[in-house]
Amino acid sequence: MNGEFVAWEDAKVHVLTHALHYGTGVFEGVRAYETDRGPAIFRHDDHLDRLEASAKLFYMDMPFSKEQLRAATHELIARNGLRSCYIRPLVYRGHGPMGLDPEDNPVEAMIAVWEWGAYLGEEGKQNGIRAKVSSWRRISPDSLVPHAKASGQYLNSVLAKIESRRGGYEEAILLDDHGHVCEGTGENVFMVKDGVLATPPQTASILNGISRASIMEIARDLGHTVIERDIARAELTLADEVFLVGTAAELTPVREIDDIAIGKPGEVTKGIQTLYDEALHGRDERYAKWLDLVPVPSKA
Ligand code: PPE
Repeated sequence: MNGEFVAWEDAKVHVLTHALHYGTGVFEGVRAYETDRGPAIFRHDDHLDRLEASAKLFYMDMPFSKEQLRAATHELIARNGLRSCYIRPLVYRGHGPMGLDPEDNPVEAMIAVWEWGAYLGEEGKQNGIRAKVSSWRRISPDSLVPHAKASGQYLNSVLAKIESRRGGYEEAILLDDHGHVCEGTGENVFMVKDGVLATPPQTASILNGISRASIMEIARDLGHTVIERDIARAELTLADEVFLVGTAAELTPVREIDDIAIGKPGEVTKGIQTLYDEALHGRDERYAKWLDLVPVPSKA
């Protein structure tokens, strides 16, 4: 927290923290995986770039450089003795003047790491989940900033998530303000139709996902055609295969949307899921460029 290593039970903030009242924070979700060469953070640099971009879009000056955040994350993982983990950096407006003008509030930073298993369940990752198109639309660029990973904006995801779970589904898929398919509450979405992959473009109010970019590259390496284009709601339901991708969820197939079966995870999905897993765990040299190896003290 703010440059110090703090024990879990002492990692506290004041109740008048600006971000607690108004959601004025930006964050990242990153994962480190166990590889032959020790823990490796997947696309760390890209996540830190997006953190800086999110801060910029909300007029926050980053209190630490990317290199400082990177070094602190390495040390945090090493000190906790973790071989794989989820990493959550948060840059937020701290305690200061109350009210909506935050520019005199300090910008603070924290990074936490913990072990976090399959986000949508191990069962879901293997056999697919049931999703429902949400009654909530994804935040529009008219009112908020879909490109930013900002804390307050997640109230939109929280509403959609609660609605879908209470309705008996594992995940919600939100449409954008034009009624086109946008994304899950914390994942980007892909569909496969007649062998071609499609995913909504950046203009469809998506978060510019890092898993999404990786999956597009991997799918193309496997010889698939990947198109970024607007997708109609019914196209998704009628697709041959649908899957969600995100740091927390990794690649999770969707087997049913709005109570209409898509079916068991298909061949295209499974092929991409397998190669993605190889890439995450440093088992394919082509994707070694994505790994930020964490130096861990040797046993000697
Ligand atoms: N859309 C949203 C809205 C989103 O939150 C995420 C990540 C993505 C797409 C995929 O982005 P990327 O992780 O770069 O591939 N969601 C993070 C937060 C999940 C949470 O519950 O918190 C994550 O996956 O870490």
